Order: sequence, then C-alpha cells, then structure tokens
Amino acid sequence: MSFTEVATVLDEARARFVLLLCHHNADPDAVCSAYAFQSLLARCRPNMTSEIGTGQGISRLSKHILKHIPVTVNLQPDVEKADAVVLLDTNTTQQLGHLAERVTNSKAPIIVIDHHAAHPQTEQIAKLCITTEDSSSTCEMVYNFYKQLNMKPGLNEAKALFLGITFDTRHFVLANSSTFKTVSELSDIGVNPQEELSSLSLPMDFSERVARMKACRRAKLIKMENWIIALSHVSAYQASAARALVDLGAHMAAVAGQKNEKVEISLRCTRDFNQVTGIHLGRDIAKPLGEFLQGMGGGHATAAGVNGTGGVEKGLKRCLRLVKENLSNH
Ligand SMILES: [Mn+2]
Repeated sequence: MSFTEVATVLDEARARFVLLLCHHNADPDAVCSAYAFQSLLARCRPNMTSEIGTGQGISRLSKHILKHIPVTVNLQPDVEKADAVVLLDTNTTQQLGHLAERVTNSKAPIIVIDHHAAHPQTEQIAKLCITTEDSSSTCEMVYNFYKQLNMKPGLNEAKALFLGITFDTRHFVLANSSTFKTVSELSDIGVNPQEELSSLSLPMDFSERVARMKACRRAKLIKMENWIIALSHVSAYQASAARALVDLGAHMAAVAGQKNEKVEISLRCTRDFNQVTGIHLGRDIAKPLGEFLQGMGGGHATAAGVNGTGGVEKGLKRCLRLVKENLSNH
C-alpha cells in the first residue's frame, strides 16, 4: 500500500482542493497524521491545496498539542468544494459526525488512510482504502509515505508524527519494532522525546484536583469476591474522579454527581476486572442503570457513563446491585 496509489487517485480526479477529514473529537493521531499528510501533499503536489477538517471538533489533548504545532483545523469544512476527500484515522462515515451524510453524498473520490480494518460500508463508498492493521497508528503510516518518496518530514511534522504515535501506542505500551525504528528516525530529525512527551499530558485544573481528592475522601469501599468496588460522589469531574479511584487501587469505581433532579454517574474499571468477570461496564451496568434512572447509559468495557434523574444514593445503590448480579451470573 503506497502513496503512489493515493497520488494516482488525486491526479485522476484532477484535484485542486483536497479535504483531509479526521474523526469527531479528533485525537492526536488523527490531527497529527492529517497535518503531516498535508505537508507531504504540499511538497509533492504543489498545485493542490488542502485543508484539515473535522465534523465535531478535536479533543482537549489535541487542542493542547496545537499550542506547540502549527496545525489549522477547520471546524466547518466545505465538503462540497472538495475535489477529493481523504479520511485519516477514520474508518466509518459515522465517525465524521454531522459531516457523514455530506461525505457519503459527495461525488468527489474518497480515500481512507487508517490503521483500523476498513468497514465494508466504507469500502463501498471509497475509491481507495489504505488500511494497514499492523501499523501502530495512522501517523506511522503517513511517515512511511514520506519514506516511500525518499523525503524527510520537517521538524514540526516530525514532532506531530511522534506525538500521534506516542498517543496511539499508549506511550509505547502497544509499540512494535517498526514503531521504535520510526521513532528513532524521528529523533534523528531533531525531535526531543523527553520534551515532546510532556505536551501529551494535560495540565489539571485546580477544581479537578479538588474534585478527585474529595471523591477519594468520600469513597465507600465494598469488597465483592476479591474485587474492590469504590463508590463516591462529587459535584463535578465525576469521570476524572472515577479514574483516580481506579488508579489508587479500586478494581471498579462509580462516581455520581447531582445537579438539581439530574444525576450523572461515571464508571471505570481495570482491564483485569473486565476480562476476568466478563462485565462490560457500558452494556451490563451503564445501560440498565440508565433505564432504571429514566435516562441513558452506555459506553465501553472499562469506561462508561449514565445520565438520569434521581438521587446519588439511589443511583449508586442500584449500580452496586447490578455489579453483584453480574458477578454471580458469570
Ligand atoms: Mn489512531
């Protein structure tokens, strides 16, 4: 899978304006791969202009990174104006948020560059899908495009690629040997890993620190089988507080917060808790808890959230009961 294929599609479309789209709440891998791709395109196809766009904004961490790297992201991209659309780190149109329909209906050729397997529906609408599943990140794929063209990314592009790779490999926990080779080459260009790593951690607000510590002080610990379940409540930053409780040692944490009649509950657990018990927080706890609280709940296996009505006490009590029931079911 090579950049030549991408260039062929763009040349055949006689593209003048290329739109590079990231998924909603674009993470550093999405934003940084789009940025490095944009620079590559500007160098090898100077007659083409391109723009980075996203349907529903970029993540807080991406915003933080953009303070150091000069990336411009258009939050209201003109899909209809594009002669070609490139989706980066995005393998379904749903991930484009409110741009999904406009991209699907676009007559311009669509190119997908992603390290996740292509969705069959995406393959149907795309002219070209480059999906390298053994790649650590979309950033590593874009770096390989540079190599194929015998080009070296500039310093800012190299920094961006480094940040995207670091983020997507969860600080190299998921890295493979090619990742380390890539990172070593990026360092040769002038990236200082120690310096860059610091821009991947968000400075924490004072109020968030207080919320996390209050949640810990108020936590009620329950031992079920050999699991420690922590329940707590705090008026803001519930998700951060639940994460803090799990970091401290709880296997699972539920942190509730009340605003008028509304209650919000964030759930977090360790990977181990999910794998051994088979409990999927989104499906098994948040969803029924949301229904019970006449609201909505859902999420991932180890991170989920619920919105509903009722008190903190009532919500946490039901949450604990759901955990108990699920534990005895497995
Ligand atoms: Mn990614």
